[in-house]
Amino acid sequence: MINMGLFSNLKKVLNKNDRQEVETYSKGLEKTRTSFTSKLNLLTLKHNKISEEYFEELEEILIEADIGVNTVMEFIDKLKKRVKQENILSAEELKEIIVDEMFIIYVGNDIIVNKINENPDGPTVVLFVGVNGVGKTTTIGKIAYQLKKEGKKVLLVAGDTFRAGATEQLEEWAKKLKTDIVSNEKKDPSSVIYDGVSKAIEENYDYVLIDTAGRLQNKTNLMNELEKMNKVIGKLIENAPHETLLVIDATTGQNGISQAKSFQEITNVTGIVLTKLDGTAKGGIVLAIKESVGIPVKYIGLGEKESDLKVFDIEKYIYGLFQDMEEQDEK
Ligand SMILES: Nc1nc2c(ncn2[C@@H]2O[C@H](COP(=O)(O)OP(=O)(O)OP(=O)(O)O)[C@@H](O)[C@H]2O)c(=O)[nH]1
Ligand SMILES: [Mg+2]
Repeated sequence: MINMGLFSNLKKVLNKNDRQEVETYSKGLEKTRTSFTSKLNLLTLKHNKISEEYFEELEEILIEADIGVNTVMEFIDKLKKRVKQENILSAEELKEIIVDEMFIIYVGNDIIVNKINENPDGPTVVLFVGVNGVGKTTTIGKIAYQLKKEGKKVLLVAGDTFRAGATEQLEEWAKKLKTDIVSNEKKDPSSVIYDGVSKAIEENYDYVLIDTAGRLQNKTNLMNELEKMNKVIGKLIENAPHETLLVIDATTGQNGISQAKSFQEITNVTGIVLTKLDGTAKGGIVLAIKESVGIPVKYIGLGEKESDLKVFDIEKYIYGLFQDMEEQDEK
């Protein structure tokens, strides 16, 4: 019935462990899935044959999922071309091609690296940046939890000494996870970071996870502050930080994309953590980010607990998103 596309292939290659992971993705993406995938299914039921009207409605569904207007336009153009070239007539058949093409948007010609860039010669330093409330501190807690489970020696550094209570919040995570922490609310962020990275070198930590302030009066201040931090870190460990992760709240939609663009201008962002995907029907933002900012999404947040963070895997993401489609097919 359906031509052999990515979706059918995924179904075959995912092993049992993967399937369990997909379950987590699927649960976390429930809001996006129920709105986006079910709309797509309805559209397919409504239009047996592909028409201009079909494409117009599809365009609307994709925009509502926050894939981004430009990306959607290009996407629709590509679909139309394929429909013509491959002589596709039914909407059912096109559904699988839509999944294929979404994958292609994300992956393109790139080699996707979703692993943390590790330092082979000492502590790996990861700096977390992003506007206030997006989930930086929580993400640090979650990543520390994962690394500890892998048996790594992890040090947290409370580099947000601006907001009252920020240090305390990270200290709570440290206590909960039984992880060491360097903090001093009375010092400026760069001095705390200096102390933290120095300790990590002396005491052979594997990872240093640095929290930073989300709220600074303006962009220039933020830029200067980040520059200072980077300088301090780079002096202690050559080529560090090894990773600067920008945390974005998926529920803010296109606003998150603007944040990514601004941060990209002021510092060397190497990866994105997309949080709160569980709280939005706009999970298409994953595709929009890759397309319009060009920075890979390395982690996604699917809830508030320490275990609710996943290394981002586009295949599992797409499979999780379209799982209902499989169930429908099997009926
Ligand atoms: N549902 C959900 N909530 C999340 C996720 N990640 C973080 N949160 C929640 O978002 C809120 C803000 O998280 P924080 O980690 O304090 O955010 P922050 O970026 O450190 O904020 P500032 O320190 O004020 O800049 C908290 O209530 C978190 O529990 C996620 O993936 N899903
Ligand atoms: Mg914080």
